[in-house]
Formats: sequence, structure tokens, C-alpha cells
Amino acid sequence: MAGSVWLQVFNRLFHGQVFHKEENKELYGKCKRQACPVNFYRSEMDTPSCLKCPPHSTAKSVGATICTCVSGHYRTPGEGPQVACTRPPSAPQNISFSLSGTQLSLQWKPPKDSGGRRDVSYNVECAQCQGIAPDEGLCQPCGAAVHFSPGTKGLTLPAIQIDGLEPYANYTFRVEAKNGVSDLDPSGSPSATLSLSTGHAEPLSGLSLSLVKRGPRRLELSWAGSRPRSPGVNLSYELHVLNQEEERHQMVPEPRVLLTELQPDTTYVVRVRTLTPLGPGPFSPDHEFRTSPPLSKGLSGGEIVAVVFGLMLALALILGFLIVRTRRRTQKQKRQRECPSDGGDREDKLWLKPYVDLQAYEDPAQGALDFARELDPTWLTVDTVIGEGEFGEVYRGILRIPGHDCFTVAIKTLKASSPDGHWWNFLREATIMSQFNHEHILHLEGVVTKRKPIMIITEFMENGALDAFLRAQEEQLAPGQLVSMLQGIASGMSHLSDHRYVHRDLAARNILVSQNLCCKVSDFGLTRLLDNDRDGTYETQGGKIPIRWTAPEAIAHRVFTSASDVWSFGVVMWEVLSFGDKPYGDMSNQEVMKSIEDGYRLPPPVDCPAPLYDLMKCCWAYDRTCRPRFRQLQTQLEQLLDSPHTLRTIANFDPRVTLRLPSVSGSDGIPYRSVSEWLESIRMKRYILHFRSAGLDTMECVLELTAEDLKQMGITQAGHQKRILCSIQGFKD
Ligand code: 30K
Repeated sequence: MAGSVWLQVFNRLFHGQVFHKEENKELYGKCKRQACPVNFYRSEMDTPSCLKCPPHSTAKSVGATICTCVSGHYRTPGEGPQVACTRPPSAPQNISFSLSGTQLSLQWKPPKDSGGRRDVSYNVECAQCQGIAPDEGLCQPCGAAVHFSPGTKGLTLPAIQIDGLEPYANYTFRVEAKNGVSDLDPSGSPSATLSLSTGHAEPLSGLSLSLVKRGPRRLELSWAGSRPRSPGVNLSYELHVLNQEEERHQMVPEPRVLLTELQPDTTYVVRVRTLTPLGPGPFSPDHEFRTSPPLSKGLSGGEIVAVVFGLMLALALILGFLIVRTRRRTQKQKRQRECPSDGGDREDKLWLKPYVDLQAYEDPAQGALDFARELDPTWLTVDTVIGEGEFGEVYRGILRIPGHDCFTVAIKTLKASSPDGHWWNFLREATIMSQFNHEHILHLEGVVTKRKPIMIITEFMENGALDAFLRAQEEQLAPGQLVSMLQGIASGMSHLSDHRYVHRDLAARNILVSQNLCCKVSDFGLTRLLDNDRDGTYETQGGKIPIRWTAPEAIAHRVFTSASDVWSFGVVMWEVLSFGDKPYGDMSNQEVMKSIEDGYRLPPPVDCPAPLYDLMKCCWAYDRTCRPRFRQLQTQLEQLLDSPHTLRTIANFDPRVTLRLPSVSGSDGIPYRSVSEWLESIRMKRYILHFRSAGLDTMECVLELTAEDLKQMGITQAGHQKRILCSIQGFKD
């Protein structure tokens, strides 16, 4: 019997239950005032029952009145013996920051292990250091000028705002996690640190850009920052060089640069900014430098020739101006008939006024607001996601401005998790867009910058992006409609180039289409971040360049001009006429660049009207000065619209200068590796299953096909039969 009683006792011990008087009457009758066993305690002698030690505590000997905490665990003085022992929390996790000027926000995630308590709080320490890493130099506590909100001690939320930091300084922040037992632990509180430099927060105001040497085609410049470079900070410089015709961006590791391939006797505006690990700083003020005149042999008549040439040039300019003005007037009237909007008047006032870049501003949000209107977020109703933008999702929504009609808008958002540098680029697009008012440029309604998420509100374009639209609408679009769309894009681009804005990423994916097929240029001022560049459109080439759309001089020397935009426009024409095909198909970017250098160009799209292919080829002139201007392209497209019969001649494939896509260069006869590749090239891939079902799986098999065979296979549309048979005939010729 006694044996079975002890068995019961052990069973209960083992299952963590307490001895209880009522339940164990028999036992207590025998064991009254008996000492509690190991790992049980009775805090007061008159407590009737033994209690199991609370978590993280033990009683090593029998008869304990309290269980002692295991190593690393504690009870605060106010916590009784029934309370579990707890430990200090682990370190805070994932400290992140966003820096705007010299205002800093730090956020972090709560510790993985709260130590078993709910009273976790945080202390923040700030130190100014000599190097960017705390051990790289001496650190001192931050001065009184640095202000912390809500404070530095006992923060209950995992975030802090810090103001008054010095520019061009290195800071280390230590965030310590604490709870009620942290002070009892001799090893101190675990913490996480973040080191950063505010170097980029300051404009290079004291910067003196100076000319070292100049020549007719080169300028050597150097500059010095207002402060000495901190040894730990990895600085480089970004240079913008522009004149009337071209704009260059260049990264340099040292505060000096040699600019080559410049025009003689030409003034260049140069600005520079620092690039730190945290992103770019604002640009320095503009400095002007002039290249020297071209070297001449000092012929006595040289000056006379120059004067005569100058006079002739002036005369040509005046004449040109008059012609352009007359043309613009007629074109404007025409455009207003076709694509009505209220933008006409402003265009004249702004003529040739260059757009202002957000980069000129010390505070980009201020720059954005100088142009774009700030909208109250309560005026917006966000509806559904319609696609993805560079910085976050794009939504359809409704804008209700009090006192106005409500209308549908597109809302571009900046992901809440975006790092500091991103919102700057995000708003840059809005500033640029807000300075243009044109029927073929995406219209900005306003911005929301005062509350997160930051948003850009633009017009809603019912047919979405042009590339997707073309792919979906292939059968429904007539050549005239395609030309009209291209004419709209050329007109938008003329306006941009008039204002000396170089787009750099003109492509069908960046054109939006309205309900009545009005095309508008979008995606301005984007610095490509492109973590989501899944198809390699923007390949890393020192910067992110959409190789297939970019002119060779822009790829090789970063010379981006309106003429390089014209090259891209040629590729957009090709995309439009081939209903959204990928330019250069499956060729790699390397192959594309090599073929262009070798003089090859994209082939005419299937059924492409000859005058349109001729225009494309002009856009792809290797020498950028030989390419047409956007105004000329616009006029020529208008002329084609006025005489639609000219669109009936179909372009020929010229094997000397055109790439065969997909390429098997050098092969005679059938230049395709498979039936599928061939059908794709003639835009008939939709019939691949018809061919497979008929057992036609090699190119040799298709050579003998007739119209009757095609009909039998279920390919009944006359136009499609013709396209297939003409292509087969082409192999035989
Ligand atoms: O209505 C729309 N208004 C917009 C304004 C839309 C998109 C942007 N920016 C994007 C332009 C394309 N670019 C590609 C790299 C990314 C930024 C500005 C816009 C869209 C749209 C949204 C995201 C991507 C592409 C287009 C839109 N998509 C639609 C789809 C649509 N509108 C209407 C119907 C639709 O049906 C499928």
C-alpha cells in the first residue's frame, strides 16, 4: 500500500502537479508538516501545500521556502517567490534609418527574446566618431545640440527621431534593450549599434570648381569640398556637364576630371555632387567653362571667313525660327483638334525654358512643392493595384478636391520600407513632370509628401502601358492608328527636347495609352534601382542602361542627348510596328551592342510600311548629328497620316544592314532553327500547335506547304495564309 502511495507521489511530481490538502487527505494525514521535496517550496510554514518551483528557478534541497533563480535569471525585489525568474532581453534587431538632411529617424525590431517579461524598453546612446566604424577612431558622446525625440532613456517604442546632427560627421548609435531585471545582471544590457555618416547631407556650398587646363575639345577641372574628407568615408563624385545640345553624367573617384570629346569654343555648365555610401548629396552651384576655339593655321582670311559664316548662321537661325514658329502654330491647331487639352498656351511661354531639376534643391521636398501641389490625403480614395512602379505599387483611385468634380487618378506610392535615397528620386519624377504641360506628357495632379506613404498622383490612363497594350490589341490596330500614336509620342518628345530635358529611357513600357489611344510619355527622372529588373532590360554598365533602347554613344561614353532619345524613339517605332515584340529578340545585350557597332540594325517588322522603316533607320544613324530631330519626326509622321496611301508599300528586308531575328548569321536558305522560331519571327506563333498537330516539326517540312494545306490545318484567315506562304517563298528565292 505504502509503495503505491509513493508511486502516486512520484507520478504527481513528475507531471508537475502540486500536493494539495483536499486531494491528498490520506497523504497529509500521514505527512503533516513534512518538508517539501526537491524543486518544491512552501513560502510560509502555515501554507498548506508545497508548490512547484516557478519557471527558471530551482530548490536543490528538500524543505525549501523559496526557489532560487537559475543562473542568468532574476526576480526584482518586488516580485514574490511565486513569480517566475526572468532574464534580460536579447539585443534589438535590424536597426534601420532614414536620413533627411541632418534629421535622422532610427527604427529597430524588438529583441528576439524578451527575457520572459513584458516591460522591455530601450536606451539610445549617440556618439560622434572620427571614422565611420566606431572602432576606427575616437568617439565622444553627442553634444547638447543633438536633440532626441521622445528621449534617450526608457523608450517603449522601437523608434527615435534625432535632430541637429552635424553634416559631414560620423555617428554611432547604440540601442540597448532593457527590462525590469537588466540592472540585476552584471553582464550589462545587450545592444545593437549603427554607424553612419551624414556627409551627404550637406551641399558642397564652399566648393570651388576650377579650371586646370582647357583645349578645343577638352576641359580639365578640379574642385575641393568645404571640409576635409574624413578618412573613413568612401566618397566619390558625380558630375553633370551640359550645353545646349548634350548632357553627360560621369562618376569620378577623385575631386578632378578630364572631360574629352567636347565641342570647341563652347560653354559647358558643370555641377558636381558627392556620392557617399548613403547616397548622393545636393549639387553644387552651376559653374560655366568654355572650351578654346578650334586650332587654325592663322590664315589671314580666317577671321573674315568666320564673320561671314557667323552672319550666314544668324540669317539661317532667324529664317529657321520663323519657319518653326509658323509650323508650330499650324501643328498646334492640328493637335488641339486631335488630342484636345488646355496645355497650348503655357507651352509658348515656356518655349526653350530649361526644366529645373530637383537636384538644384537642398531640400528635395521643398523643390517638389515649388512645382507640384500638395494634396490632402483625405481627398484620395485608393481603389485597386493596376501595376508596379519603380518604387512601389501603382493604384487606381479617385481624387475629390473640395469644390471640384471627382475623377479617376493613378496613385504611385513609395514603399514604406524604401531607404532614404529612394524618396528623393521618387519625388524627382514629380518635379520634372509638373513643369511640363503637354497633351502627350503624363499630367501630374499633385503629390502627398507630408504623410506616409509618399504618393504621386497622376492621370489615369485607361489602356495602361503601350507595350502591353500593343501585345493585347495586335489584331485590332490599323497602320494609321499606329502612326497616330507614334506622332503623339514624337510630339511629346519634341516638347521635352525643347525644354532640354533628356529622357534616357524612352521605350514602349514607359508610354501610357489613354482611352482614345492618345499616347503620353511617362517615367521621368528615374535613377534606376531595379532590384526587379527580371528580364535584364537594365543591365549594370556602371549605371543601369536599357541597352536595347540606348544609342551607342550613350552606352559607350554616357553621352545622353535628345539625339540619343531619338535613337530610342526609333526602337519605340519598331516596338509599335511589331506589336510589342522584344527588340533584338533573344540576342544577349553583348550581341546587340556588337551588332550595332558592326553596322547592323533591327529588321523591318512584319508588314511594316516602308516610309516608317526608313524613319527608324534614320533614328539609328551611328553619328548622332545625322539623326533627325523630334520636330522633324513629328512632321514626317503627320505627313504620312495626311497621305495614308504612302503606308501601303511594305519595307524590304536588306540583308546587308539588317539583323535576321532570331539570328543564325551565316546560314544560307532557311535562317531559322525551328518552326517555332520561324513562326515567331513572322508573328504567327499562335499557329504553333496547328503545325505540331500536322506533324510539321522541321523547317524542311514546311517548304512545300500550299494554301490548301494551311486551310486543312485550320489556318483559314487569308492575311495569315499570305504571310506564311510569302515567308516560305522567301526561303526558296
Ligand atoms: O493609368 C495609369 N496611370 C499611370 C501613371 C500609370 C502608370 C504610371 N507609371 C508607370 C509607368 C510605366 N512604368 C514602367 C517601367 C512604371 C511606372 C503612371 C498607369 C497604369 C500603369 C501602372 C503601372 C505600370 C504600367 C501602367 C495603368 N495600368 C493599367 C492597366 C491601366 N493603367 C489601366 C488599365 C489596365 O488594364 C490592364
